[in-house]
Parts: sequence; C-alpha cells; structure tokens
Amino acid sequence: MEANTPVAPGMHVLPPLSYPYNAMEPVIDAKTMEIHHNKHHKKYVDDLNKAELALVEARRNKDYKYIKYWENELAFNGSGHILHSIYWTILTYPDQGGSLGQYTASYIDWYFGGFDAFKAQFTAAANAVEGSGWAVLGYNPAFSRLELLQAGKHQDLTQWGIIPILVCDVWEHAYYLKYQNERANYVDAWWRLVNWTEVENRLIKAAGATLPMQM
Ligand code: MN3
Repeated sequence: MEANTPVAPGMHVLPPLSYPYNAMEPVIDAKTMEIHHNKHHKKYVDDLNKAELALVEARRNKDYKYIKYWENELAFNGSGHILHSIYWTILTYPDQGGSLGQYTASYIDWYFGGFDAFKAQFTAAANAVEGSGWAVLGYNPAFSRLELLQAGKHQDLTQWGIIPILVCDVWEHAYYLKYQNERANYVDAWWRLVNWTEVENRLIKAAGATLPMQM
C-alpha cells in the first residue's frame, strides 16, 4: 500500500517559484512579485507553523483557553498559504499560458454555458470582492462540478481545499429546544451519535486508502 506523507505540525515551507520575479513583467512588476512571495506569503507560512505548534502545546497541556485565537490563526494563515501556493503555479509568462484544456473547457461549458460567460462572471466577482480577497474557481466534489466563489475573508472558509470528514452543527437551531443555552452539554452528548463507519468511509474517499507514513 502506498503511504501518505503528511506535513508535520510547524513544517510548512515557502514553495519556490518556477520562474524569476521579473517573469510577469510588464503585467506584474518584479518588486511586487518579490514582496508578495518573499514577505507576504512567507508570513502566512511562518504564522501557520506557529499556530500549529501552539496547538501541539495546547493538546499536550490540555489547555484550550486560547483555542479561538489559534484556530483563527490556523484558518487565516493556512488559507493564505494554500491560496498563494496555487496562485504562483497558475501564473506564467505573459501570453505563454497556452489554450484551454479539454477538461477545463468541458466543465466550464457544462456549468457556465461557455468561456465568455465564465470569464465575465469571474471578472465581475474579482472586481466586487470587498476589501482584500480572492476570486476562486473551484471543483466541488459534493456536486461533481465547478463553482465560482468570492473569498472576502479567506479564513471564513477555513482552509481552502479541505474536505469535511466529521462535522458538528453548533448553530442554536441544532440543539436549542432541548439544551437551550447549554451548548457544551449538547456537544458532550453529541459524541454518542457519531457514525464512525461513515467517518472512515469519507476519509478513505478523501485520502484514497493511504495511511500516514510514520514520522
Ligand atoms: Mn496575496
């Protein structure tokens, strides 16, 4: 069986670019590329590592008083690292990107009704992002198709690319009639309901029946 090689806590590294900082000239200047990659993206990587190591400590000490802070850091910096890593790889030298691949074209046509309609919506979404953020074309495995989304605050979507395996609904509608304001009692009791066979099935579907390689 093939082994999965997970990134150990605190071991993320800034991925090198496959082109020099001036590659995007004159569309994006070299200085912008350098600061964006070597300062902004690097800070996401450093702060993601810091958050993961802080949570290793929290688990060891069973001390979760800063859980909200570190979970937010994990989401903000994890999403920043993931989205920037994608951003660098989907760019290349001006006008050297080739033409739309067969699968890309098919999925875009199927859902958006043609490349022009897709491009118009993507452009509108990118221009209308509030403050800083992203326009994202993604494949949604739950619907087996593409979707086009804005990410205003990218941490609100936790870490982009993650496939949910086990989820607990803590909106009040999920428990209020019986538990009222005692959410902790609901969450405690909720553990008795988990279908671990389904959790296992979802994980196998996501990770492809590979076990993590031993550290
Ligand atoms: Mn950026």
